[in-house]
Amino acid sequence: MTRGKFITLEGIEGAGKSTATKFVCAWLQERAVVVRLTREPGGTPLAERVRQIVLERGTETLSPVTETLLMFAARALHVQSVILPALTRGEWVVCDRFTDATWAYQGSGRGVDAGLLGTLAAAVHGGLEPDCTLLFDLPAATGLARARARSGSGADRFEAETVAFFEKVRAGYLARARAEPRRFRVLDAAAPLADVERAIGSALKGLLSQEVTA
Ligand code: T5A
Repeated sequence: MTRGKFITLEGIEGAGKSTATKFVCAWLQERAVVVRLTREPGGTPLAERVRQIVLERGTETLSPVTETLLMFAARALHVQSVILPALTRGEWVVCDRFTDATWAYQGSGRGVDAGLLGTLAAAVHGGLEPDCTLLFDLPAATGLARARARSGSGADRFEAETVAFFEKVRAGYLARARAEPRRFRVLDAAAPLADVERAIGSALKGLLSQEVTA
C-alpha cells in the first residue's frame, strides 16, 4: 500500500488555518482521497489534555523550555498513535500545526535553542516530515485582531502575547519557508477567502499529480 501524504497548515493566530482545514479536507474527499484531519497540540485524548495545559492562562508560569517539552510530549503521542498509523494505512493526514510551529513559536518567538529543538524533533519524529506545508502568512496585527474578535476576553495564553511576539513568530515561519521552498507554499492569508481557497486548490493539485505520476 502507498503511504499517504502528510499536509500541515501553519501560521500565526487568526491566519485562517482552522477555516482552511475544512476546505482542504473537502477538496481531497471530492477527489476520493481518504483524509484524517487532526491538530497540534492535541490529536489524542492525552495530547488534548496537554493542549489544555499549554493554552490555559493559569497561575503557574511555563518557561520556554517547559513549553517546548510539553509540545513535544503531545507530539510524541500524536505521531505514534495517529499520524504514522494513518499514513501507513494510505490515508492523507491533514494536520493543523506541527513541528514548524515549535520552531516558529518556541524557537523564534521565545528564543529556545535550535540545538535543543533539533534534538527533540529527531527523537520524536525522526524522518517524518510533512510532504506539503501551507503557510498562511499575514501581518501579526491583522491575525491577532481576527483571533481576538473571535475569542474576546477568553483569549488563551498565546493570544494574550504582543504583536511584536507574533511578528517574530511570523519571521521564523517565513525563514523556514525560504529554507525549504519545495515543501512550503506561502499563501497571502490577508486576501479574501475565495482567493486563499484558489491558492490552496492549486497547491493540492500539485501534490495530487505527484501521487499519480509516482
Ligand atoms: N503552538 C502550537 C506552539 O506554540 N508550538 C507548537 O509546537 C504548536 C503545535 C495552538 C496554540 O499553540 C501554539 C500556537 C497557538 O497559539 P490553535 O488554536 O491551534 O492554538 O491556533 P490558533 O492560531 O490560536 O488558532 P486560531 O483559530 O486563532 O487561528 P486560525 O485557525 O489560523 O484562524 P481561523 O481559521 O480560526 O480564523 C480566524 C478568524 O478569521 C476569519 C475566520 O472566519 C475566523 O473568524 N478568517 C478570515 N477573515 C477574512 N479573510 C480571510 N481570508 C479569513 N480566513 C479566516
